[in-house]
Amino acid sequence: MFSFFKKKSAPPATPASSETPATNTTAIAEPHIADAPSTPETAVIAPVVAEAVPPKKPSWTERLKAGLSKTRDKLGKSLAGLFGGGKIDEDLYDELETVLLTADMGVDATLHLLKDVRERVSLRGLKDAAELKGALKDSLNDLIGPLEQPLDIAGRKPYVIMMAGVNGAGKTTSIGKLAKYFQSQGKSVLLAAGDTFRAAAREQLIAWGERNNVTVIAQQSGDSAAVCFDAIKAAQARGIDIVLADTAGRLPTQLHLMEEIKKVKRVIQKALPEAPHEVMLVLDANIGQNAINQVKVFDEALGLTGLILTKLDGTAKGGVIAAIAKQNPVPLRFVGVGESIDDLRPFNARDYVDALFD
Ligand SMILES: Nc1nc2c(ncn2[C@@H]2O[C@H](COP(=O)(O)OP(=O)(O)OP(=O)(O)O)[C@@H](O)[C@H]2O)c(=O)[nH]1
Ligand SMILES: [Mg+2]
Repeated sequence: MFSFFKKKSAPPATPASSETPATNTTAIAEPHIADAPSTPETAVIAPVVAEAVPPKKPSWTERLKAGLSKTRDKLGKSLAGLFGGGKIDEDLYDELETVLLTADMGVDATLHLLKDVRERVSLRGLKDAAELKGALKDSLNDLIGPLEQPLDIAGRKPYVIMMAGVNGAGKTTSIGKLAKYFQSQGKSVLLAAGDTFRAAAREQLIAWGERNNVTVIAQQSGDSAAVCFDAIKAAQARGIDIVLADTAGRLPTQLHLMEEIKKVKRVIQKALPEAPHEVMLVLDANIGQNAINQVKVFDEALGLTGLILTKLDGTAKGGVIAAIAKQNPVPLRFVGVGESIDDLRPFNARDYVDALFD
C-alpha cells in the first residue's frame, strides 16, 4: 500500500516561457550516487531500500470483479430482469437501450451495441431473452476489444512515458503502481517529478521513490519540461529501461496550461527525438461521459497514444469504456480498481466483460 498526496489546487497561470530546459534551479538533495545528472542542479534521489513483500492478496481477476461491482450491480440488476426469460421483442430492446445508457456507455456505443445484438439474435435464431446475455457480451467484447493493446516497450531504451490528465485523476498514484509493475518484470525505472507546481507533489514522489528503490529526478524550481529533460538524460546515462514522467493536473479548458504541457512534450523530444514513446492520459472513471471530451482535447494537444482508466472501483460508470471505444478509440493500456499498489493492470477486454456480467 502507498498513498501520494491529495490536493486539488490548480497550477499557476503562467507557463514557462523558454523551450530550453532551465538550469538555474537549486538542488533539493545531494546525490547519493556517483554519476551526476546532466544538469548538476537537479537533485537525484538514489534508491534506498526495497519495500517489504506485501501480504498475499486476492487474484487480479477477483479484484477486477470486486472493483467493477458497482457497475455490475447497476447493469446486472437491470439486465437480470431483462434476461430473466420471455420473448425477445421490441420492448426488450427498448429496455436494453435504457440499461446501456444508464451504465454510461453513451448514445453512439449503445446504438451500435443494439444493432449488433439484433444481428446476432437473428443470425443465431435466438428467441428467448435468456439467450440475449451471451449475444450482448460478445457484442461488447467486439466493441472494446480493439482498445486492448498492451504497451510494448521492446527495443526502446529508455522508454519514455509521459502522463497527462486533470487534477486528481490518478496520475501520480498510477506512476507508483506502474513503477512497481515494471520492476516486477525486471525493468529498471526512473521517475521524473514533473509536477513542479506543488512542492508536496515533488516531496511525495521523492519519498515514495526512496521507499521503493526507484530513482526520482526532481527540481525545486517550477519547470516541468526541464525536469523531464534531465530525467531522460539521467536515464540514458544509467541505462535505465523506463522513464515515467509525472505532470501537474490541468483542465482541458485551461488553455495556457495545455500550451505548457505541449512544451513539456517538445522538450522531451529534444532530449530524445523518438520520445515520448507513450503519451498517456489518465482518466477517472467517475467522470463518465466527460471522459470523451477529455480524450478529445488532450489528444488534439498532445497526440495521445494510450489511456489509463482509474477508480473503476468507486463508480457505476464502468460502461464508459464502450463510449471511448466507439467515439475516440485510444488504446486503453491499464485499468485501476483500487488504491493499493497492485490495483492497476493491463486492460483485457474479455476479463473486463466477464467481470461486468458474471
Ligand atoms: N479508489 C481508487 N482510488 C484511486 C485510484 N487511482 C488513484 N486513486 C486515488 O485518487 C487520488 C488522487 O490520485 P493522484 O495520483 O494524486 O492524482 P493526480 O492525477 O496525480 O492528481 P494531481 O497531481 O492533483 O493532478 C488519490 O487519493 C489516489 O489514491 C483507483 O484506481 N481507485
Ligand atoms: Mg499528481
